[in-house]
Amino acid sequence: MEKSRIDLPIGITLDRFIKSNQSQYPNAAGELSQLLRDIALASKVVNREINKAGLVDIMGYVGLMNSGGDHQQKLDLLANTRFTRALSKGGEACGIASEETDEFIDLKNNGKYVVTIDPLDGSSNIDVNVSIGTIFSIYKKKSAENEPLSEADFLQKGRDQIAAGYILYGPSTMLVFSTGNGVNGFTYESTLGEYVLSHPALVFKNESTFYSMNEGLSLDLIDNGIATYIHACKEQRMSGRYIGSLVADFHRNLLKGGIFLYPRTHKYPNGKLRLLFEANALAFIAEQAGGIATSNDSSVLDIQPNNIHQTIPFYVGPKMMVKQLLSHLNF
Ligand code: AFP
Repeated sequence: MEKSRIDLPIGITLDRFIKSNQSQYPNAAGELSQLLRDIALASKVVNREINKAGLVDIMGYVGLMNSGGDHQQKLDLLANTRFTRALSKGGEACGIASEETDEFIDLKNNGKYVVTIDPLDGSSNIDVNVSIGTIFSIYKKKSAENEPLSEADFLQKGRDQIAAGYILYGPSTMLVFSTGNGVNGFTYESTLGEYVLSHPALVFKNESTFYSMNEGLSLDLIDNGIATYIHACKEQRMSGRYIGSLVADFHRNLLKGGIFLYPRTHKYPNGKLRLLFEANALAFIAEQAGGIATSNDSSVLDIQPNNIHQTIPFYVGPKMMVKQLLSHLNF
């Protein structure tokens, strides 16, 4: 090996980062750190399976639909199992609500936290080898220690998240998360089996460079302001970028400066994206990175959820861009 490579430092691993930031969670006695490690471990397994998805017979539909009406794919189920297993073995989470299951799971332990998760988002991109992701939120269990877990423990406002993050399975795999003290991004070094801090203190680039919306929806929009806003983007000669995997679109906009929109349509009059499994986590990260996320008339993080699979219209990006969008929507 060349000498220069031998000398190169590995950098700050996720474990070391979590340990050195432990003092930021004075009431957590290490459980939150362990929970984040459990999620990271499961993501490595999912990453391994995704990487060989084209090689073995784990791709394609299993013929089932989830409660949102999407086809479930084999990797969706695999990811759901992996995250559920890691969280139940860890013992820090007492319950999980997953986009892939109709009801929440009570893990029947004394864990302090509940987790909401979309184990594999953007799954229609799996069999065309395009980036996909995992999105998670962590909340404190609301009910008393001796009380059984109930749906109310999951129906918490996004503002009450203790931590949130996503994993992007792309050209490289990244874990991006926040515990309410800024946003940090870690890249997976597969030969070491470690996430290494690669994007410390991420902040939204405040430039109006990109907009991300499925423009195929333009004939189905309920709110006229969306069309006038997109027109204004075009007048500013902004570029459109839409991958169709929320994590990938969000991550791109975070790094390059851009807004993501999924408005309400005649097909999805309440929006398509799930408040608990997709929007809240990304809204939390966006705010921690200096951006904002809104639904039509309120900040995403202030919405009181009324059911686990609730969907909302979702707009997220740099403050200036989201404010400009809102000036086109008359709420
Ligand atoms: P899938 O997981 O079913 O592929 O849905 C992905 C998603 O929830 C989100 O990741 C995308 O931003 C959005 O749906 C794409 O929706 P459209 O295909 O309607 O643009």
